[in-house]
Amino acid sequence: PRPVRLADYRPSDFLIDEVHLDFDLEPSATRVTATLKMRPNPAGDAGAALSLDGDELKLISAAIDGAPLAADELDVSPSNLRIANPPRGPFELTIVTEIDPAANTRLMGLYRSNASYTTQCEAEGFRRITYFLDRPDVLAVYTTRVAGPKDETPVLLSNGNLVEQGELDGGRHFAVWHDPHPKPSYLFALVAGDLGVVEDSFTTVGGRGVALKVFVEHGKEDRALHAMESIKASMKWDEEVFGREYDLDVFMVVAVSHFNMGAMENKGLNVFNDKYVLASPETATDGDYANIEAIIAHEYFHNWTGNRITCRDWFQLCLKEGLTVFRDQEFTSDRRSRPVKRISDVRNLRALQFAEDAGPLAHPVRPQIYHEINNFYTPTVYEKGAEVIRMLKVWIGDDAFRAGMDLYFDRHDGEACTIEQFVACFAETSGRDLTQWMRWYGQAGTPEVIARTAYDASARTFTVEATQKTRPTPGQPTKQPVVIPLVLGLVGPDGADVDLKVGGEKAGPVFTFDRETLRVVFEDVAERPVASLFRNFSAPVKLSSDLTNDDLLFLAARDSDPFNRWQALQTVALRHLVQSTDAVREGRSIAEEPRIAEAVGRAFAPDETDCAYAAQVASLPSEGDVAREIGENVDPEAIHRARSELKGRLRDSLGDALEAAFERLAETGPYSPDPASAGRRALKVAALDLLAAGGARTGVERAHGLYISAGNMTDRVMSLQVLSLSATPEREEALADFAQRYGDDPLLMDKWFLIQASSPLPDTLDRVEALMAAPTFDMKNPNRVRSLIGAFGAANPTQFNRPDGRGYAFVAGVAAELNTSNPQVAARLLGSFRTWRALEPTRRAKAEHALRALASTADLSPDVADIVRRALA
Ligand code: HT7
Ligand code: ZN
Repeated sequence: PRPVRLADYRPSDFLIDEVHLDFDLEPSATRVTATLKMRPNPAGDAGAALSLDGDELKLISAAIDGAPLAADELDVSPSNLRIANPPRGPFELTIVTEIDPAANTRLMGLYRSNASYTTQCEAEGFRRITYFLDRPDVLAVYTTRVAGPKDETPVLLSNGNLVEQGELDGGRHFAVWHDPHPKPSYLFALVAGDLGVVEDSFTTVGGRGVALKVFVEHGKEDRALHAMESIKASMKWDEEVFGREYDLDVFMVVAVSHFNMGAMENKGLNVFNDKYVLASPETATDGDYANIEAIIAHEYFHNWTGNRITCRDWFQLCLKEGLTVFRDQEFTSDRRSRPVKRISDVRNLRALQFAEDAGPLAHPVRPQIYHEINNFYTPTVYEKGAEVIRMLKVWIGDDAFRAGMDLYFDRHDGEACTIEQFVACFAETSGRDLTQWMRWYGQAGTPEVIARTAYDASARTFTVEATQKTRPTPGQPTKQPVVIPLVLGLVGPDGADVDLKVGGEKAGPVFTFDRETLRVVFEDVAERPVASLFRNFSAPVKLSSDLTNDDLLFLAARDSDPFNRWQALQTVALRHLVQSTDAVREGRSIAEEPRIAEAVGRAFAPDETDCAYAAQVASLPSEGDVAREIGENVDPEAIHRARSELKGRLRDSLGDALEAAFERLAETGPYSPDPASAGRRALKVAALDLLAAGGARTGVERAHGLYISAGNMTDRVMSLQVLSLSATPEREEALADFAQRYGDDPLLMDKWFLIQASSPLPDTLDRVEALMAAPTFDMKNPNRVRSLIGAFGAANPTQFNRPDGRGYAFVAGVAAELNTSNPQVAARLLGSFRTWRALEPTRRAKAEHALRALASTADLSPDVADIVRRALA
């Protein structure tokens, strides 16, 4: 496909004010009649032809103002409908198309799964339903009539409020929905099927009664209660924290089993991957409960950030996604532990976004060009997009930030906006010049900051000098300094923060670091402090500093900033793991660093009350963290061995404390997913993971014991995960038991697939290949594909990166297989190649070979072709 460039944006030549859709549902031949009230756009080209987008469409008829269009009046193909001479004033265009939902394996547009009909229109799925101006800056009011058989589709849903329903001949019925809020086509939705429903209500702060409905497969209604509670909590939080009220009479969530991503924020009718709706104590882990709450919130928050104010074009995707991720992160921080949420978000950012930024798929938060928009729903757009907003808040302060958000909502409600319009609101409320700030949106790559510190006892000064540099990324050979809000504290020998004074004035804690070098001299510093830099991870940068391990271990014990307490120990452990990896590769013995055990041991102390935080402290940097720190010529096997060695040493030196913590944290009452209880389970599993390091007998036995006696799904799954790391009879027994207990529950079997696919044992790939033949595996279901093949590629550094290259060939082969049936899922699988260039030469050559073989496959979809081309460029 031809590239699309931001610089080429032009307003649409035509506008659509009203859309009337009529769906006559049939599995293989659904008729769609679209009646569009249109007019030329005063901002467009006055004499332009009308060119409508389509994708695999079959046109039945087209008419303007009731007069059928003759063959010579239009030019039609499955991907376009062009009318050379449309009226130059308002007109009504009626288009009838026929589509085949049953054959729609791409899961974009209208598709049928498990006898239900579902739509997915973002980003460009609406054009698979009818010919349309399928672009986010064309906003229309939709009325949708859906007709289907009563027995198969008793539930008929679309956006907005229900305005009419009735019976039809032949056992059919219909419903008419009207959505008064103008919206782009990507927010259109239709669901029809035989579904169970859980109902509740919410009264908004302004007194509007809202009916809440969560639709799930019959028999799973009891698993929808947590989602319902999450909806109510989200509605209340958005009123309290952002002053945003819901705006329809009904808010609906539908759980579907076949879904390309996590969920979709269609106006008033959110459609969810069932994995992010269904939860009960018997079937869900603590992680599932937390994910559901966060994703329900995310999609609900889109009602304002995305739906009421949408994107002018797809280059502005971060306008809605970065902002909405920021909002959902804040929601979770308020409901759970703020430091723990920050730590887990930063872990995730580094693992996915920093990795993306360091490899061939790097792109700016707001790209300038794309070939396939589906491939830009990335950690950079979402997670780095959220970081940019979080930084802005830190930099301009809470009050100016909140005022800027209010201004944005007031000024742009009902519009399709750009990042410039968003940022202008904050420039206005803060009085700052945000021109340089815009580099965060345009410049790809993670800034690397090097910090040096010096104490001058005689002058009583402490100097922090920092430099920033961003390496070249594809298409951007040179980089410029960005505005980095550097939040810092100086921790005195007593552990208390030193008052910050610069140039005779009280200063900080936020310092503006907007050029290559920043030098700050702090005055009146009585004793040498330790600098705590980038508190709460105030900017998405990669920091290296001259802080010694002694300094860091001091911070790990004393820093008042919980994020940096955690970070300090991570940095010490990371330095150690990098050195150990070198030692492994060079056949040297690994140096001792007993102070890591000492610091980790504190997490398991009997008086530790914040278990969720302690579990984060006790979790070592991942193998991916070590690989990124090494940066090039990476040997994943050596990293794995170094990390296993450290775990073994922690087990040996902390054994008694780990045993004691494991006992102390045993479940006592009935299961509750609340954050404190979940935190205790997380810390217990952290202890278990160390106890069982290297397949140690007592640890394995304890894990097996926990598996058997587990009274909740978290204990069962986490103990199975620990068992899966070493080749023992207990592992096989537990895996067989799990399959036997939960073989008829697809979401639980996904956990079983994932655990096996992410095991570092050498037979994992054989096992994964064998599991593809399991009766519960289904290549047509994205959840199954992700939990088996996706997890193998993304969560198994040693086996995906097998030196013989079989791991690469396997994942690329599955992507080739899915290329036609579901290109979006195929392209996402290839994300595991995002770091291939950083590998040592043997593996790098094998990875390249697999990518090149895929590149030469005939008929590659735009989705797969785009990733392969960029990965190899
Ligand atoms: N806005 C949505 C992103 C999305 C999507 C969801 C499901 C299937 C295909 C999709 N393409 C894009 C989800 C979100 O970020 O909230
Ligand atoms: Zn989103």
